[in-house]
Formats: sequence, structure tokens, C-alpha cells
Amino acid sequence: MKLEHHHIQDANNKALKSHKDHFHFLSNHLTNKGIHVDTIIKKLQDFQVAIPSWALGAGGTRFGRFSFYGEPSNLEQKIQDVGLIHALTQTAGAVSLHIPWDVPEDYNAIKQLANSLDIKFDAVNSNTFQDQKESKESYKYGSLSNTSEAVREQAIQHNLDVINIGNKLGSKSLTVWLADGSCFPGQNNFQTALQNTENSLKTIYKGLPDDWKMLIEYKPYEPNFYSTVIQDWGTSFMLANACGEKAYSLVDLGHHLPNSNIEQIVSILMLKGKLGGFHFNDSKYGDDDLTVGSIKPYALFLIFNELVYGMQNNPQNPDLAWMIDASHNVKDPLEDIIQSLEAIQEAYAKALLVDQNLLKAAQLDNDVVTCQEILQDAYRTDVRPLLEKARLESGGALNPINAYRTLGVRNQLIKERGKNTIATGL
Ligand code: LRH
Ligand code: MN
Repeated sequence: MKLEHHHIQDANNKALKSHKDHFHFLSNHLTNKGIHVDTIIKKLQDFQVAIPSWALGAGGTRFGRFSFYGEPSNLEQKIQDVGLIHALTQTAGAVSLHIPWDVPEDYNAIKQLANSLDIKFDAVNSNTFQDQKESKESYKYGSLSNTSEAVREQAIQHNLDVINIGNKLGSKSLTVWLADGSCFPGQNNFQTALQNTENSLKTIYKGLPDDWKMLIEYKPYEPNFYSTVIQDWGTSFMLANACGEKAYSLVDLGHHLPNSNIEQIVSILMLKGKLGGFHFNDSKYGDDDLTVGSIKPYALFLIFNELVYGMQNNPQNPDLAWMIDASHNVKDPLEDIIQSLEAIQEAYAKALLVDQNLLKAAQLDNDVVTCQEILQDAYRTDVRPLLEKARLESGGALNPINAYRTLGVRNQLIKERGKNTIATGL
């Protein structure tokens, strides 16, 4: 299924007047405050988020999985679904593949399809947290940290194979997340596990093309429930420094212990020039992979406030990889991702309203109240007309969820694919 521009224009017609009224009011208000509305619109249009290829079908837990029908059953259909999301939101211009869940059969065909939908290939993800039927060694007791050299060699070779696949697609970064760890005290020698991991990552790093990045993702627990080798930002930062200048930390918002100050972690990694990118999602308890901004929208705003400050003050940190990493148990996967994209754009737009110089001056004066007033004035501003304007001018939908439903996208996908297709992934 492909959404043509006129489909979206039809869906926009009803909402156009109310959009124009709201946008006119807001842009006058912001212009009077000395804010350059056009600059913000341009930044929103340039902000492209990579969609996870493993989250285009119904997710599940060990307690069950409930399909949505019409799920993509191969990589072509996954790229088409990312194309549908991008047509509506104009901010999903990339896909992040997970290997071996999404190995292309025909690289040229896949690249042509993605190109026709204006979709780029962002980071490729390796998978050494599951055993493949054909694999000789098992990752049951870890991969890059495993006490067995044969297992480590297999895991290293897999990562080099993933780089090769990404290279053929035009990707420029490898994401490494390790489930490696232990479930019981005494099971692992922490030092041996970390040293093995560092040496293995360094070997993979040697296989990284010059213009590539390695993104090292950390996580405190699950699937191991006593220790995880790359458990926190500090360990990821240490390993990235040990590998070299092309290695960075990847921040998955769901990979933090309760009440962690993620915005502070983000600001420190940017100051040190080692923040590589994000896996956006939200969570109430653990790595819940819920819709972005659905549980802690203010925390997401505070993270974007540090990102905007960092993008203005930390030239030592490279351009960031913006990616979603979510799993859908009760929502239509495409609607869930559309809502996540809206929350990301909203948090970014609100953070762009913060006068960073005014905030810095109040911080230097220890004028605590003014600091909070500056942040919350931006956070309390309804920026949705700016998001709508950015989408409208790029050919997208004023209200992507309404358009998705008005155009009957899910029903059309079920008509085309049937009710029994299951997407690979989580
Ligand atoms: C681990 C993780 C990682 C992916 C996986 C699908 O929890 O966040 O980024 O490899 O989810
Ligand atoms: Mn992740």
C-alpha cells in the first residue's frame, strides 16, 4: 500500500481552517517574544527519526502476543509500512534494521524501494542475544563476554557480517546491545566478563569502515536479572573511550533504573563528545518500550532541553542518531509509532522555545525560580500548530492519526496481507 499526496491533502482539508487560526495566533505570540518561528519549523522538518524494523508488528511478552492483522511478513512490506508512517508524519525518513531478523534478499530492490519512499538506512543492529538454528556456538552464557573464545569469535564475526550488510545498504553505524550478564551471585567473574567484552568490541571496532560509528547501548537488567556487563552509561562511556573516536554511547530511555536523571546523563555524554544517539520510548517500571511521551512527557522535554543546549554548545559531539525502540502489545503498531513521533517532535519544539542564554544567566545568578519559569513557560506552550505547519509544508498530514484512520490504512493492509501474517522482531 502506498499513500499518494492527494490522499493526504483530502484528509487535511477539514482541519485546515482550525490549523491556520491556531498557527496564526501562536506564531504572532512567539514572534512578539523574539522567537524565529520559521527557524523552528525548518528544524522540525530536518529532524528525521529512524523507525525500528522490529517494531512494525504486534509485540508480545512471555505472557502472550495479540496480533493486529495485516502485519508485514517480509522486509519489503516493513519498508512500505515505514513509507506509510513517513508519508503521514514527514519525520520518519529512516529505518533501523535488526540482523538476522531483517536480512535483505535483493539489496538493489530494497534500496530502490526505500529510495522511492524517501527512506534512508540508519544504524544496523547486531543480535547476539538469541541463538540461530545454524549457529555452532550458543549465547546462553553470553556473547562478546563469554568465557569461551569460540563463542566470542562467533559473536565478533556476526557483528562484522552486520557491518557488511549495512555497508551494502548505505548505513553508517552499528548498534551493539549485549544481553550478556548473570542471573545469580557468583555466576560471573565481573572483571573477566568486562575485559572479554572490551577486547571483543575492539576487534569489531577494527572492522568498522572509516566513516562509520559504533553505538554501544547499555541496559541495567533483562534478560539477565543479577548483573549485566554493559549495565549503565558509565560502562558504555568507558568502553567507547577504550575503542576509539568512532565509538559512542547509545541512550535507550527505557534502560535506566527508576528515577535516574537521564537528562544529566545526556548532558555529560554530550560534553564529553560521546553521545551517539537514542532509542526513544517511555516506561513506568522497567524496559516497558511504551509510546514515547506517554508516561513521562516532562522528563522527555528536559532531555531535549539538554540536547538543544548541547547542539548549541558542544561542537565536539557529532550529529545524533534519532531512533525509536518500542514494542506494541495493545496498540496498532503504526498508530503507536505515529504517536511516538508526535511526542518527540513536541518535546523538541518546546525545547527550541527555551532561551538558553536567558536560562544560563539565571543559573549564573542562582535565580532558581526564574530558571524554572523559563523552562515551564516553554513546556506549557502548546506547540502543536508548529508541528502541523512543518508537516503541512512537507506534504504530510495535519493530524496523522486521523488521516491514518480516515484513509482506512489498517483495513487496506489486512485486505492486501490477510490476517495471519506475523512480523519478525520482538
Ligand atoms: C534491548 C533493546 C535493544 C534491541 C532490542 C530489540 O532491550 O533495547 O536496542 O536490540 O531492544
Ligand atoms: Mn534499544
